[in-house]
Formats: sequence, structure tokens, C-alpha cells
Amino acid sequence: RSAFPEPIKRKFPENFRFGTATASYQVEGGWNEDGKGENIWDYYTHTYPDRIANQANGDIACNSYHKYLEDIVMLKDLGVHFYRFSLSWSRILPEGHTGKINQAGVDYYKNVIRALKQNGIEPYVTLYHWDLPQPLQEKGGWPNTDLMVDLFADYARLAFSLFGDQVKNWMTFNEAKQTCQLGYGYGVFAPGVQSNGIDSYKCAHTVIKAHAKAYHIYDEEFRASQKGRVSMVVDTDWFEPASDSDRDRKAAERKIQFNFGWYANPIYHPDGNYPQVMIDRVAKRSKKEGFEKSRLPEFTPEEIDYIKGTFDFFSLNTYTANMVKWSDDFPIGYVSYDGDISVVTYQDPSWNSSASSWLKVVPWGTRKLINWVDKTYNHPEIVITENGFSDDGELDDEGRIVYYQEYLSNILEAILEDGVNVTGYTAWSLMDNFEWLGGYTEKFGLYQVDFDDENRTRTPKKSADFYKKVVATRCLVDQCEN
Ligand code: GBH
Repeated sequence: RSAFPEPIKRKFPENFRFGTATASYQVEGGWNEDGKGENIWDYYTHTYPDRIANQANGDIACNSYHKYLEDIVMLKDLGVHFYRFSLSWSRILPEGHTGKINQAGVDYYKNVIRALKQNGIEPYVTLYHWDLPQPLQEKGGWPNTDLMVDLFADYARLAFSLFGDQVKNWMTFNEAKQTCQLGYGYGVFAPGVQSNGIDSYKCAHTVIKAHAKAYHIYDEEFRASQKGRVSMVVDTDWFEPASDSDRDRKAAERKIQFNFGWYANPIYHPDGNYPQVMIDRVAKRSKKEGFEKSRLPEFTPEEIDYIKGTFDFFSLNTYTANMVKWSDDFPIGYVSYDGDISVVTYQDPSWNSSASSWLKVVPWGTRKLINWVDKTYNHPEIVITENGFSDDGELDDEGRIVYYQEYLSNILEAILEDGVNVTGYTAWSLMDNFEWLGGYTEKFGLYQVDFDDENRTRTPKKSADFYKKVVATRCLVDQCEN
């Protein structure tokens, strides 16, 4: 036994990639410039301003449409390996279809991608981060499966052909559950349709098919020459059983299957299709409610085969955790996704909070989640495509540093001790931006943005310095000896 303790050396592996992320509507601004079409968030924030904190919108946001070179200087300073951003569909296709291409929009993204590459930063591109062209919403939007699968596939093909020589990591959809359940279920996100447990299921069905079609297009038309990777981002909280009882454990599993398996199973599970518990429960409740068939659409066996396996790596967004308690089935009467699940969730009052009501600091939950994903989906390569913390935007952002330190530490333990294949991490967000219903009141940035200043001046926070050190050393604070 040595008289001295072993030096601590807990490093992220050599091939591990660090990045940071934003999304088009949240940062670009330039909402009607140079031929961009209107999208559902433009329409929603302009038509229902009271639904957003301080009646804010993304008309100007961080003005990245004009200031992208400054953003890239920030990325370069952080030393990140990649930048995850999204394309604004209606900037490229103002009417949503490929019959009309907006060259200025194409040029904008070509410029962004070129500048990133020149600075040694890999572009990770999301095709859809919630900003559907408004003309497509007027034709029914995502619940209109027949319309949307092909239109999305056309858009994806165009993006691969325009940018795929430079872009090697593609994500089709970001967190489709937010689009479907918040946008077409509860109706709190754009487009504001309230059809809980009906259109929200149709929306998901469309998105999953559209993703699969885009993946096959990449496979058949682009993979050989472009040699990139395609994935779909699925998000979830970790769900911890409220007790060791069988019932609470069953409830927590049911919750994660509805919340996450809904999208992940058809694509990432070796058997494909929706989770069986979801198929059974929605069918049973639909029948009791008097529907002729299940509100959950069915995939044919051919569709199940076509969809399963349409990924090159697993993209996972996660921020927080919830406790889950068993409940008897909610009474029949109000048709809803929540009734289909019938569990009770809550967050422990002892968990540290953030500026967002839903976001509590629960780092151990992320370690459990990535282990669950690893086990459930047969050990895929996992890239954490979003993780982060909100506050009021202060430069001395100790809360964010603690969050990143603790979450990254748990991810590192999952890699080194549990053997989970996590190969990348993405901090949400590069800079403060338009936080959807929260407007500019919940700040997630490593960089502060002054939204009262016409210049949208960016200033690094303390956490930017912290993240920069982690990226450079592959080590967390006090976990390596120098
Ligand atoms: C991500 O969603 C998004 O991808 C990103 O755009 C966003 O900025 C980031 O997280 C931070 O929120 O109480 O009805 O308003 C994370 C999942 C979904 C969590 C929406 C908060 C609020 C629902 N988020 N949810 S509601």
C-alpha cells in the first residue's frame, strides 16, 4: 500500500467530442429578411403575444443572421469541437416546398458552414427545431401525415445536397415530443392546437415516418459520397420511482416509455414499433372512451421494418429528473395523453432549482438515464446533444458551473465505470436566447447577450471559462492532477 494516494486521473477519452448548441428561431432574428418565409413561431408570437413572457418574440433574437461571425469567434474561443445549430426551413424554402428556393437563405447557411470549417469547428446540423413554415401549418401541419412525410423528405434531400459535402453530422428532428405534445396536444407551443392524445399522436406518427424517409434518402443517395451520419434527437427527463414498490417501479417505467419510448422505440429499439405498454394502454382507453379504433396510429409490419435502425448514433437531450408514483387509471372522461399514462410525477423539494420551473438540478438522474438508454436500446453510441442550466443571466454564474461540473462528472462515471458508450456532449446554449414561452427571462448561455442593446453585445460568463478548461484538458475541476 502506497503512502500517497493514487493521483486522480479521470479524463474524457481522446475521441470524446465537446460542443455547444443553439436553434434557428431562438438566435437568428432576421425573421422576414432577404426572402425568408413566415414560420409557425413567427405567426404564433405575433398573433398571441400574451402567451410569451413579456410579449417577447424571435424577430431579432441574438441577431445571429447578421452576427454569425461573432458567434464563431466565441466558439473558437471556447475551443469546442463542434457547433450544433438548426436550419430555418422557411429561410431556405419560404413556402415550405422545394418549388421555391430562397437563394439568400441557402447562402447564409453556406457562409456559416464555411466559416465554421475554416475555424476547425464541425457543423452538427438539425433540420427541424420546431419552426415549421406557416403555409404548411395552414394545410394541417404535422398531423397531416400524407402531406408532411414527403415535404419533409424533399426538404431533407435538398439540405443534404446543398450542405452535405461539408456537414457530416445530421439530426432530422429536435425533441419531436415538444412539437407534438406541446404544439398539437396541450396547444401551448406553436401552432397552438389543442388535441391532446389525438393529433399529438398523429403528429408523432408523421415525424417518425418523415425521419425514416430522410434517413433512407441519405442512405441511398448521399451516404456513399458524403460519408456522414444521421440521427434523430429524442429528449427525456430521468424518471425515478417514488419508492421501491413494484407499483412505483412499474409506473416509472411506463412514464419513460410514454415520454421517450414513444419516439425512441420505433427508431432505436431492435424490435422497432411503439412500446407495447403504450399500444395496449391507448387501445384500452380509446375503446372505453368510445373510439372505433385506438387513438394511437398503427405502423404496418413493413413500416416497422422500414423505420427501425434508421440511426447512426443516438442523440439524447436531457436536463432534469422527476419522481414517479403509481396511480390507479385516471377516470375516463377527458381524452388525453396524460390519462393514457395515468401516473403522478413530482420533483423533490430538496433539489436545487434554476430559473425554469421544470429544471431542477439532479445530476445522478442523468447517469441513470444513460445507463437505461444503453441497456434498453442495445448499447448504442450516445451523443448528448443538449444539457444545460438556466438563471437570470448574471456573468458570475456559479449555478451553471456547478451544474456542468456535476452533470459531466456523472456522464464521465457512466463512461469510465459503467462502460456506456457516450462519445459527445453539447452544452445548451452557446449564448442567452429566445427561450420559447419564457421569452428572454430564462437564460441558458455560456455567453450573455444584451437584449436591450441594438448590437446584441455578447460577453463571456464565468461558465464559458469553466467549459473552455474542461474542453482543453478533458478533465473536470479537481479530477486531474496537472
Ligand atoms: C430544449 O427543450 C430545447 O431543445 C431548446 O430549444 C430549449 O431552449 C432548451 O431545451 C431549454 O429549455 O412548461 O409547457 O412551457 C428541453 C425540454 C420542453 C423543457 C418544454 C421545458 C417546457 C414546457 N423542454 N418544457 S411548458
